[in-house]
Amino acid sequence: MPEESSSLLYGVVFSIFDDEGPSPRFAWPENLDYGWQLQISMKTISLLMGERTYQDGDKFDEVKYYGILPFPDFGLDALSFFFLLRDETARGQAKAATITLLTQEKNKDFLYENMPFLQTVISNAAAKIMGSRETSVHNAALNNMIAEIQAHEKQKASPFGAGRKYKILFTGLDSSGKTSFLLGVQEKYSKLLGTRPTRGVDRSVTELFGAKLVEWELGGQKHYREAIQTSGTVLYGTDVLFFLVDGRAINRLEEATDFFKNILKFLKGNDIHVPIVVCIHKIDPDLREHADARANIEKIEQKFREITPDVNQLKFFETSIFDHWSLLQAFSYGVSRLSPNREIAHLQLTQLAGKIHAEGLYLLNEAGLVLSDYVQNATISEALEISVPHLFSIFRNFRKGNLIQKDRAVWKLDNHVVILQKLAFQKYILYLVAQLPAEKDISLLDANLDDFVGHISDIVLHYL
Ligand SMILES: Nc1nc2c(ncn2[C@@H]2O[C@H](COP(=O)(O)OP(=O)(O)O)[C@@H](O)[C@H]2O)c(=O)[nH]1
Ligand SMILES: [Mg+2]
Repeated sequence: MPEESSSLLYGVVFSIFDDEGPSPRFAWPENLDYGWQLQISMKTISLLMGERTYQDGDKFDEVKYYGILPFPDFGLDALSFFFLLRDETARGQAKAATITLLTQEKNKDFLYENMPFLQTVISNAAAKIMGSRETSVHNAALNNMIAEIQAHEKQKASPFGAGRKYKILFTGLDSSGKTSFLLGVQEKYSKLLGTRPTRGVDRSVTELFGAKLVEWELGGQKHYREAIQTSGTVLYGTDVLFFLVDGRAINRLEEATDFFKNILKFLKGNDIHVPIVVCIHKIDPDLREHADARANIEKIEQKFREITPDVNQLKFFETSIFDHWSLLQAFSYGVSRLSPNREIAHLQLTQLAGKIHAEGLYLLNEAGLVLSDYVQNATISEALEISVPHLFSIFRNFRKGNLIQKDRAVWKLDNHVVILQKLAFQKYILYLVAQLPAEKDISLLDANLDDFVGHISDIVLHYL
């Protein structure tokens, strides 16, 4: 019986059929029983190779098989990948090889449930192994595969746990403005000037409000389909996908939609469901109303709708790094999609609204991100959506300059009042914006505020 393991991945064996027959070349963990390693090598290679010999050296790229094999004697189950390594000195000019993932029998669902992911990471590792004769390259590819599986497993194990990090993926063609968008959202204006377009397959990761922001592009390649197949694993575990399209580079629209189409295909093929935010980017404030710009935006939206089977999955924003709030609005929308507590927060806001007669309520985090909202109707929504970020900005700037001391600001608009109230939850700060029909309703807010904070503190502490 295998020893108890906290990981669903129990072991990995890489084997090559050499002069001595099937022999293990890499095993993880290192202390994996050598007798088991030998048997796993033999069984995987002989079963998957069958009676065939591979004489035709030219076709060896096509020989790729997966199999799920039981090892009841060891209490293990295996997912094994069989492939050929080019070797001019060998019979048939190729050597048979297998990569085998092991799991304890009781955990074998892990293999089935994660099949597309596991197959992708295994074939990536195999591709690296096929490209080199160096043992060190082989070992690095396998260790990297193990790390990817463990990271994936961790994400799956605690989808909504406190330690869970959301993954927000930013993609789009090179030069579509991903890096600038991310820096803008993070208010790193000073860095904007030094920004250079990223080239080649690129991944960079930053963190914001506890969420992982990943930038991913394939740098102007012409074959997005193939490229996505090998590096599309970055899409796994994505909670929200931002796709940036340069609103001015209409000559690259075709290429952008091609990339997008292939992403959709990968998502569908791997059963990944994520909300998608399409940012029509570089629509700077001075251009926004130009007829040319409007026509381009129209065309872009139409193109994206055409190729997306479920248009409800899409949401469009016009963004520009010269309009900070346009970035925050798009970003906030994406973030608000991904919290498991979004609905609870909305429910709490709705209940509070009933008690204090609020026409609209917004809950913002310290950076001005809208975490949740309640609005009575579309007109109020439209007005607040645009004003809330500005009110927040006014409040914050006055506070920064020590011009105001209170945790509250009140704006009076005819009979309506809009209140911005700072709320403290242990180490977190949030802001509540409330639009009330009359000034006298402020006392209702005061009477209910402590209760509200009490109700939502739990979900706030686990929000992002
Ligand atoms: N006019 C304008 N230019 C932008 C905007 N966002 C990015 N850019 C420029 O577009 C180029 C590519 O931006 P970058 O962020 O490196 O794109 P990435 O390759 O997708 O990461 C840079 O020269 C940016 O200064 C925008 O909103 N408006
Ligand atoms: Mg970049």
